[in-house]
Amino acid sequence: MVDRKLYYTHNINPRVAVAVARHLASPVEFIRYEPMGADRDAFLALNPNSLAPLLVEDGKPRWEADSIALRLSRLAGGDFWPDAHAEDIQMWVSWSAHHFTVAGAGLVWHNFTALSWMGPPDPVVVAGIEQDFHRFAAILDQTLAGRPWLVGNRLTYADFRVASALPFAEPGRIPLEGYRNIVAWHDRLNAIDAWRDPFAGID
Ligand SMILES: N[C@@H](CCC(=O)N[C@@H](CS)C(=O)NCC(=O)O)C(=O)O
Repeated sequence: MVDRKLYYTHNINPRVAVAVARHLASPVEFIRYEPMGADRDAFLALNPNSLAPLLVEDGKPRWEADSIALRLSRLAGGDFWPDAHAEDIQMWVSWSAHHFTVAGAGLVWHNFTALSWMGPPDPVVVAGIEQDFHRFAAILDQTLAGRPWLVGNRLTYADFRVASALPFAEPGRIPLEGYRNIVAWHDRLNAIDAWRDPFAGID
């Protein structure tokens, strides 16, 4: 039997990895850790980035939430990242990583995560990120006007990945008002236990 551990924190990217593992009922042990704090030195050899998530299978480390999601999807049979739609899913994964979630996560960082030690954010910086967010949110909202899920008329990893920052929309002051298709889509995601509360029953 493979020894498989998923190390996580409660922040945006590890939250996605844990949600995938919970949704797929992946055979992993969940371990909360502090990759930038108490556990940093012990984990440097496994993840030199000092970031979460981290999947370790029989000692073999894998970082990056997307790679972990693909690995767990394949272990579960591939339906969550189906080969038939691999390119389309990758398109949204990249779009999330380079555009939509950069803006969303940027707002979460400035308005919420870094608040306690950096103080109130520079309004000019926040306005610039909001402008980016609106540019990409309009594209997502228009896409979702015609379909319930991003790829193949069914839930896939593309939906989890593009929605990465949205569970933090309230504290991060992500301006979702007016994007009714995005809000309805995220409501559909929140009907899935693993997405709404990935840390239920674990640390
Ligand atoms: N590109 C990486 C980003 C990983 C990352 O930035 N992780 C952040 C959380 S979102 C982290 O570990 N921060 C320190 C912490 O959560 O303690 C991925 O997608 O996995």
